[in-house]
Amino acid sequence: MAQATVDVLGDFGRASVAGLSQPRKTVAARYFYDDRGSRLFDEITRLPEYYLTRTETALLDEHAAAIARLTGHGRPVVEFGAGSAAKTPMLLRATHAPVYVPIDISGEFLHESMAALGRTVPGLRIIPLTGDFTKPLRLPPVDGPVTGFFPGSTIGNFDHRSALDLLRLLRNMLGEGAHLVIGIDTRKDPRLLEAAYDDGAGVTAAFNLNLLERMNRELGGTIPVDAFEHRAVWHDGLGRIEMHLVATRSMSFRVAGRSFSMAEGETIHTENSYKYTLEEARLLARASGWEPLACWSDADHRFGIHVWAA
Ligand code: AVJ
Repeated sequence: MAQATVDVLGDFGRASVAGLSQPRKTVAARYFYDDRGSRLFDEITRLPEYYLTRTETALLDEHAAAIARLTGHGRPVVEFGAGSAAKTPMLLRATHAPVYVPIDISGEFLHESMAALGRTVPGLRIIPLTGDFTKPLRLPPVDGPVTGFFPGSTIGNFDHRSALDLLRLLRNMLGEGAHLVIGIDTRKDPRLLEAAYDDGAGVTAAFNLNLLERMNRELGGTIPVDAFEHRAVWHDGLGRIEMHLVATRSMSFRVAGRSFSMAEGETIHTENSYKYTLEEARLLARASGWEPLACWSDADHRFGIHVWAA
């Protein structure tokens, strides 16, 4: 009977039950992005402490013509984790892309932002794909070599081994002659990193806590969300920011028909955000079958934009 319950849960339910059942509780960061989570993330990208989006957008703006010279003009652009697609118009315009294939797991949010993009870049053919790009996906039939666009340092959510697996998968998916334009956040002063993941306005805290609210909403959860605190810590050895939800008291709750308990101070590990020096990023490329062609960074080396060839 209990097994039957798990079978009808769906991906989020199965992942939540499995993650909360481990001795060190964990739920993968991809489950942040329900509709509310996608909107909160959009808000994060405009926070003063969250330098990533601002820096990356400026780099793309400044170097769009140089990027287009490397990727070639008139190529279809395939974006991984398109979300609000705020940085995409610059690349689409600079490369004169005729076709744009945005891929995202949040379908509702994707369709809303694509309507806006259609108005910003008239004449562009948009073929949205709702799905998980960490699994092999069939791209819609498009002409010629394509340019993959993987901005936002999303690659940072994957541990080193899965990052290499994913980059290899993208290379196979995009095919011969493809390019990848990828944004990767750099290692920097831990104080800057921790502030970016624990902002003064509490938006990142709300984003993190929304995962528990999502379990309550979608999985019949009884989690006392008020009894959790957001925590972001830099691990220098692992080269990553970790986000946790810390239980401020001992508690029991139910999720998807299962019972869980937590001690005071115990955490649910919800996200890793790995950072790479520009040199480490080039090693990622080579180790996953890509050839690093060029990279640009800002004066403070806060962020890197890389162009790789298949
Ligand atoms: C979308 C994975 C790039 O790691 O910076 C932002 C997600 N988490 N604030 C990041 C996130 C907390 C973001 N990525």
